[in-house]
This record gives sequence, structure tokens and C-alpha cells, in this order.
Amino acid sequence: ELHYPERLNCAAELLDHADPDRPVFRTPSGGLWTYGDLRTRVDRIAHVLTSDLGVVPGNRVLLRGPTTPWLAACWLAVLKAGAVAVTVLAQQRPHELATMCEIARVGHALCDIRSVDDLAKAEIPGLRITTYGGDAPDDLLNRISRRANPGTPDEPYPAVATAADDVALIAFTSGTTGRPKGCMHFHRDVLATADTFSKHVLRPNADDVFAGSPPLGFTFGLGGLVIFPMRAGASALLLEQAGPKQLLPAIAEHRVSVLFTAPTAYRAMLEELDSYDISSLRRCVSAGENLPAATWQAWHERTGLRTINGIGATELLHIFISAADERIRPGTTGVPVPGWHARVQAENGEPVPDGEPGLLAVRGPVGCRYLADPRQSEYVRDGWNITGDTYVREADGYFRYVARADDMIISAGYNIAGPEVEDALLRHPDVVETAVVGLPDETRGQVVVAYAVLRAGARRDPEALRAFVKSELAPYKCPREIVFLDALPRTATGKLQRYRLRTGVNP
Ligand code: 3SK
Repeated sequence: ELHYPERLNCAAELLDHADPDRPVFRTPSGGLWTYGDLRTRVDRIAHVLTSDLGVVPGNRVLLRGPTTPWLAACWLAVLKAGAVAVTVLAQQRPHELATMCEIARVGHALCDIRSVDDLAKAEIPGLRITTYGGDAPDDLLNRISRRANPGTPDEPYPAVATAADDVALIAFTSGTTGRPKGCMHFHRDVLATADTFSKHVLRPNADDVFAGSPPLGFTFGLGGLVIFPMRAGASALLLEQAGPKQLLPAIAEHRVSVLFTAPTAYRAMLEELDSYDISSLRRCVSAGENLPAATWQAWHERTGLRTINGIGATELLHIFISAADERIRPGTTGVPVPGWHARVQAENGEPVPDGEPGLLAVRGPVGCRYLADPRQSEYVRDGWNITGDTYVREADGYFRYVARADDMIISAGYNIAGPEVEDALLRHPDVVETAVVGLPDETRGQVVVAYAVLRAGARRDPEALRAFVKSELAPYKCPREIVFLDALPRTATGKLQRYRLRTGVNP
């Protein structure tokens, strides 16, 4: 059980316990912020927010920009001032931003100057936008400079004494389709993610250097690049461009030891591994999507590292099922993280026996709280959070991913899990990425169709790939058709958009 004091400001907690001279944020160009630098800058931003911009506790402040130390500092300042950070992605377009601002009743925005155009275009009524990194007189950094009194020390900003269950952040999830849902999380929830998954599975130390691809607007990145390193007094390398091509040189140059990224990036990095020294890595975390056993094995063979697989959700802030070190079992997600409980149940809520597929249900220190959205009662049933994934619980308590609940393929009476067929295709040396879906068929109900991205220069030979799958799986699971694409359709957070493949919308 986790216990936090009744009055808790998670930003102050994260900022205050490390030695001010220790590094907290690094940038690829050699920039270095210490905990002391960060504290000073957070306090300056908090003063501007409250004294110049009139932000008061409870106000919702939108944060938007590439992954930089300034974005992290703005997030901490908003929370330290008792306001609520509304995190969005730099890729989101005007109409999406307008919807999110309307749902979250956002009144202020702190926006990197490079990401401001789409926010301005959204013409959100009543929204006051303050940029950072620009040269206008009312830019945040200019406002900070004007407040400074040369020769006089900065005035510290006393953290607002928020309650542990005051809302600290609103993170949006659109799933892979549909109107976005705002998920509210408390100050205690922020610390609980670090005190469960990070503390028990990652077990970081103050010398660790974290890095990864998920942006700070996605709670996967917020945890992995800000909350977890800071809770451990460690540092993070913040990368604005964090595709597989940037990750490898960054790991080598900055001696990254803890890596957060998605299965596709692990596969893509395998292609270029030989050119880089990544011996500094000691923990690799994969989440955002299921990690196929073939990808786990390939990464392990080449690096000797046992990737930590995990399932998380914006609704639950971060990872709740995973496993560490020798407990990792490739092809499974793992066991409930200490502090969390999980089970597999039927639609009607009855538990399903071990070994049989059903809906994953979890509960723990963080719960789903949609902001004014009737879908709350679909997600939370009888106190359990229903994540929308189909899972099997094995007899010894390990949880194995089957598919997203709405992604099961039913063909001629057979239940086929797309990810199992994907895993088989990924064992073929030419396949880099794949997605398997069911398409409507008059006689069989659905037929299995695979979309595949091949290694550069590989021959597009669907029959050879079909024969390969038949040698790996029961023939009824073999795709009827294999379609070759240059890339798979994905959301801004990198999740596969299977519905676009199923409906043929820009596949
Ligand atoms: O949505 C996810 O897949 C996820 C994974 C890990 C941590 C957090 C999130 C939201």
C-alpha cells in the first residue's frame, strides 16, 4: 500500500529531494541542466504564471512543444503553482486542439514558439497563449528576464499546498479512433507510477541516464523521461527527434542506461546496431504496443539485454503489468506490478479460467477518471478498469496479450488473434513491420489479411511469405492476402490504426 500525506504537491516532491548540483536534463547538443538550474527556472515560470498571467490554482494550462527541458520545466511550474497541466502532442492539429481545449476548459497555454501556428489557427475562444523560445517581448523567457533584478537573488516560489487528490494533469487519449477523452490524474497518482513500476521493475539509481522516443505529451514519455528519473534523482536526455535513427547515436554518445521506446523502434534499431556502442544500456523498456516474442529474442540475441515489456494506458497513467530481470518471460507481458491487481474476465464480469482468453481488468493506486465523458462507465466496471485488451492469464500468474478486444478475427468459425500471425510474420528475416486484420467476407465472415513493411531491397513475394506462415502456424491462421506498404498507419503516439487497414482509409 502506498501512503502519501494529505497535502502533497508532486512537482515540489520531484524537485526538492535531489542534490542541486546533480544533472537532471541533458540535450543532444551538450546542454545540461542541474536540479538547481531546474528549480530556479521552474520558480521563475511559476512567478510569471501567477503574477503576470493571472493563473490561479485549479486553472487548466495547455502545454505544447517538442521534448525539451523548457517543456518539462513548464509542466513542473504549472503543477507547483497548483494549476492543472493539460498535455497534448506537438503533432495535434487545430481541430483536435480545439476539441481538447473545449473538453478541458483550458484558459491558458504555454507553447513552444515552433509549435504555435496550429494552436493559433485553432482560434480557441478565451485562450491566452504564451510562447516560449521566441523573441517577442511577451514570450515567457523575456517575461522571466524582465522580472529578474540584477544582483538580487531569485525569490523562491513556495509550492501551492495542493491536496494529494487534487487534479495535477489531464492527459488525452483518443485510442485509435473517436472523440478524445481527457483523463484526470491526481498529484498522488504521479508519484504512485514512480513508486510502483519504476521502483519495483526499473529500479533506477541516481547515475542512470534515461532516454526514449515517446513525447512528454504522452504519459509513457512523461513517466519515462521526467517522473521516473526525477523520483530517482537521476537524469534524462531529452530528444526533440527521437526516431530509431536518432536513438542509437544518442545512446552511444550520452551513455544512456535506461531506454523507453516501442516494439517497432527496437526492430528498426536492429538494422543499424553494428555501427554503435550501446554497452551503456542496462534497462530497455518496451510499451505502447505488444512486444512480439520474435522482437524480444532478436534484440536479446544481438545485445544480451532482456527487454522489459509492459502494458500501460493513459487512463491509468503508466505501466501496470510487467516483469523485471529473470522474471521476464518473452511472449508475455509479465505479472501485475507490485501495488496492482489484474484478472481476466468475461463481458458479464465473471472471472474466466486460467488459460482462456477474456477481457483484461486491473485495479491499483491509479484509476480512470474521464473528464465529463459517459464512456467512464464502460471503462470502470465494479471498481475494475477494463482496458479493452484481450488477455490470457497463465496458471502461474503470467499475463499473455492476445489482441485488442475489438481486433479478434473470426474466420469460418475460428477465433484468430492478429498479433499471433504478426509474430509469425516477424520471424521472417525480410519483415520489418506488420499488421494483421480481418476483412469482411461473404462465406467466411472474415478473412485474414496481412499488411507488411519489408526490409529495403527485399523482394515482395506474397506466396513465399504465406508459405512461411504456414510452416509456423496452423494453416487456418495464414493470411489469405498479403499487402505490401511503405509504412503502417499510426496515431501521433505511434499506435497502429488497424481500423484504417480494416476500412481501407489511406492504408
Ligand atoms: O498507452 C500506452 O500504451 C502506455 C504505455 C505505457 C505507459 C503509458 C501508456 C499511456
